[in-house]
Amino acid sequence: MFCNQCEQTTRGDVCHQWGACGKSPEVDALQDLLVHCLRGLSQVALQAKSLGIATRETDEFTCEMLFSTLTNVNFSVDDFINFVNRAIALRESLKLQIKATGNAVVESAMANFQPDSDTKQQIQQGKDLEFAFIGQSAKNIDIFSLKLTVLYGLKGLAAYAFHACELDQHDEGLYTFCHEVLANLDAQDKTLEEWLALALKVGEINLKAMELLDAGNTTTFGHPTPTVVPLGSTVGKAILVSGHDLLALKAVLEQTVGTGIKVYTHGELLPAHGYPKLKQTYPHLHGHYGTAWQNQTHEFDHFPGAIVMTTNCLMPPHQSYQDKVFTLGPVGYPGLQHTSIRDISSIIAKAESMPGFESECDRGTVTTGFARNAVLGVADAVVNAVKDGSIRHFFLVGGCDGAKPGRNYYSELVEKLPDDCVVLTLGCGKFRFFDKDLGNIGGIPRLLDVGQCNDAYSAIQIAVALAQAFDVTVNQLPLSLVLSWYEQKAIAVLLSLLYLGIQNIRIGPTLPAFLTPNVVKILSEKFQLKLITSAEQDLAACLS
Ligand code: FSO
Ligand code: SF4
Repeated sequence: MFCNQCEQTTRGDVCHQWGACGKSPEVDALQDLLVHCLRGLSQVALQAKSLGIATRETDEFTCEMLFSTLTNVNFSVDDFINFVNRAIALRESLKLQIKATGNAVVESAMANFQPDSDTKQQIQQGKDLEFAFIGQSAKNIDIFSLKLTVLYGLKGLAAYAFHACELDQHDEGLYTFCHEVLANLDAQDKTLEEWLALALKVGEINLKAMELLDAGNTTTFGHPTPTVVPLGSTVGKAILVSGHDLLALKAVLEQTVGTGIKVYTHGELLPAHGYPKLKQTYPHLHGHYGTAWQNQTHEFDHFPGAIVMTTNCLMPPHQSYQDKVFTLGPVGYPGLQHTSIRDISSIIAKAESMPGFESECDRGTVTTGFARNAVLGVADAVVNAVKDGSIRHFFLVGGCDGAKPGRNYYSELVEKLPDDCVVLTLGCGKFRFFDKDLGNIGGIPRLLDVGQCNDAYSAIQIAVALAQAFDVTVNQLPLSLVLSWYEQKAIAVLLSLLYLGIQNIRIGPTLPAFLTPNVVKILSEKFQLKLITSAEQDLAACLS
């Protein structure tokens, strides 16, 4: 196998025998086979679009399928075989519609590709395709590096676009872009500069995806407001909802009304408590349990109720708790029960059969809900605090958490900040410091949880509004971006920030393994993108 799409890739290089995430070589091969089939599907979808044939089902499917290949989403051979078959069925259906218009269907090896009917042979086909794809690296390793950047960024973009389309937010240009990238990923005539431009274009379109998701979330659930969230538990049966999907959380809340079951969020669903139409409509949304994804094997084991995994990041479950974990949407793991948000009765039945929390437990509280509306609602106070010197500098410390030791850097950085600095945070990286009481500056909290990783969109809007208020560019603001990355959504967000021309971003805990030294050099020259060093050194540099 060959997979280097995430930060925990083996030895910081590539997973080639077994995924450090738990992905098997078979699943890896089938994911590559699926991407190959999606590329053929995209070629046909583009032709269908040009003929005015409706392709919405294919558009949504393509996003969901790319999402299923993200790190820690789906580990099931059976699911990927099913996904491959669906891709081919959709492709053939579009071909029939094209033929019905009297046109000849686009001819290419990819558009005509037939997966074998035997699972073992399909896996071999995936391996062969992967081998051929990696073979391109021999021609020009830097172009190959940027090609992987484009593909991985596209996967992140597709994940956000999938969440947005669940909330009925669509953008035709976004779907066409996804198909164009997939259809032309093998283009041989692009220069290094053109591949770099395409990577930045992925960032541009990812901004659109995050904007759509923001629109979907805020129109469906209201604009987040600062909300105090208990970290402890209350007596009673319980369901834990993990991942990023607010709509799935709503389905769980809706279907547990009147059951007496309390619903807890986990991981990236903490910001859900800030959305008024969730918190106010469903008082049994009790609080938040646990921390970031990489602690789930311990945290899930101790949770006395059913657990629902709505998106990444799912870790291979331990036997001691796997019977209480359910998956939804593109998430899958062999042996775990998969269900749909339309009917979660099996999850409710599981929660009811379990003891639930038998005593109250007070673990304090955290505050979330400082998305763009809430922060910009006090923009005058923030601007005045900067003008009178009571706020010296803003730090955006955001991104993913992970298991590697170098990630203590982020909590150290936040702990060492002088009292006149404010931290904006987002993504699951916040769990390193989310429960720290940093106090406030003239009533403005020093730690502001903007939301999930996709709420990078909200953070960008805050930065743009502040820059306008001070009549400067975002790069001239007293603002430093210190990001942690783990998987492909973080790559998409990074590309969005680079597309916006944001300079001096610090990223860690390591640089992506798929970036060659030459590509890193180009990015550092063009954007002053840098690897984190030590908390002291970076803090001094940011404040100098
Ligand atoms: Fe974290 Fe996982 Fe949100 Fe990622 S839960 S690591 S960047 O999926 O998406 O921040
Ligand atoms: Fe390795 Fe990450 Fe790929 Fe999993 S997703 S196989 S850990 S590089």
